Amino acid sequence: MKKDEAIAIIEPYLTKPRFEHTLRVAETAVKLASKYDVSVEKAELAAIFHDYCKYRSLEVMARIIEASSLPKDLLEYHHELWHGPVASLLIEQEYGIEDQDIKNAIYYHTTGRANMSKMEMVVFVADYIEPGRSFEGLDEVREMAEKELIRTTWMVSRNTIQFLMRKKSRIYPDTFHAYNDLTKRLD
Ligand code: DGI
Ligand code: FE
Ligand code: FE
Ligand code: FE
Repeated sequence: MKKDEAIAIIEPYLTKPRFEHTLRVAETAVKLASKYDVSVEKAELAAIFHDYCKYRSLEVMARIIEASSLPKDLLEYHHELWHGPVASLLIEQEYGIEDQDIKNAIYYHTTGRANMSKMEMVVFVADYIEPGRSFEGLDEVREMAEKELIRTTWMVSRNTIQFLMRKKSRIYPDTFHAYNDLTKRLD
């Protein structure tokens, strides 16, 4: 699928700020993909679709999780964790996107997981550092993104867990698995 076709598909499903976030994630993912030597076209398509299901109704997403092969334990955690897995399923069903690199980057963009591919890291990091974001400690992450992909992904994972723990949020196992595995992969 071409970039412009993908953008036209997602736009009606998103608010204007979320659509603009998505375009910035795509631009950021393109830069990271070329720097870290993964397919620029795939990273861009994954980024364009990453928040495709962000505003689907919770009832519909819950039904999709129940009726599909997606892990049922997602339903015991915050619904914010549902939109990536549901999007990775729907883009295949609706648009025939079967590419596993693209589907995994979308699936895991919120939590990460153990053994993340470079493509998964590119989208995960791009979502966090796109120019419209302003998290505490973001400058440090943006600087690292110029140098080391694994260390950058580790920083995003660490910051996200710190943020969630401060809020007393429940943390999905993949979120911890990402952090532990990335810690092991730091040199
Ligand atoms: O969709 P976006 O806002 O662009 O970003 P996202 O999908 O990466 O993350 C959405 C939110 O999910 C973000 O505030 C961090 C949060 N999150 C990540 N891992 C977990 C989590 N929330 C909970 N409750 N548990 C997690 O494990
Ligand atoms: Fe998201
Ligand atoms: Fe994210
Ligand atoms: Fe996003």
